[in-house]
Amino acid sequence: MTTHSQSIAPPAPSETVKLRYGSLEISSDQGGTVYVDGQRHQELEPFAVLALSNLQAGRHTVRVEKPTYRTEQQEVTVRPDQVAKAEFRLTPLVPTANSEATGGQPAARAKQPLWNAAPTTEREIEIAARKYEFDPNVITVKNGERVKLVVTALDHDHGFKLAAFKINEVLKKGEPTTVEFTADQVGTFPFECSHFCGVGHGKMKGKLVVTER
Ligand SMILES: [Cu+2]
Repeated sequence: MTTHSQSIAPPAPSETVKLRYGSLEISSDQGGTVYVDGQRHQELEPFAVLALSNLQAGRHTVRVEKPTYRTEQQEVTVRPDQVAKAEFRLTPLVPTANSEATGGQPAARAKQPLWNAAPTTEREIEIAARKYEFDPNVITVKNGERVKLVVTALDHDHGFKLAAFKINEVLKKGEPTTVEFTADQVGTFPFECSHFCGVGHGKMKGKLVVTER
């Protein structure tokens, strides 16, 4: 057993600091834009998890906004060296009769409410590829779902390799590339850029998380 001597030296600053920080994992069933204490973080895909480490312990206000959904807000207490979770379920806003009657919008538009589409087993996710990241870089889907990724290289030719599903595509700059597969294995599977794009190429990675139904 180790015995620590009583030292008069103050604890190393890194130790002191570490104790006051924790982590926070944020997810939303519909995705959306995440704000923590009013600061914009990032856009989440449905069920993807935004993990914030080194968040100061204490109370934080987490908000998720998504067009056509009601904005939701939670107060979350982050404890030192622990992982707090904020899970959101967003409720679709229902278009009011009033909004259809005003504004001179064509009636045809009301027939196709974007946010009321019937549930489908196909999951379509848009991904941007740029030096040197995929955005989003964590994609979460459910086991058995048909997944359609639309990947667009914004700044340069890139590649998209998801070896576990035998996918490897060149992404021509500016041209959306569609990748389809069935998420038939549960687990976490890395994907990466497979077309050399510069010094940060080797770091251009992400992961696909396939959860149990
Ligand atoms: Cu690359």
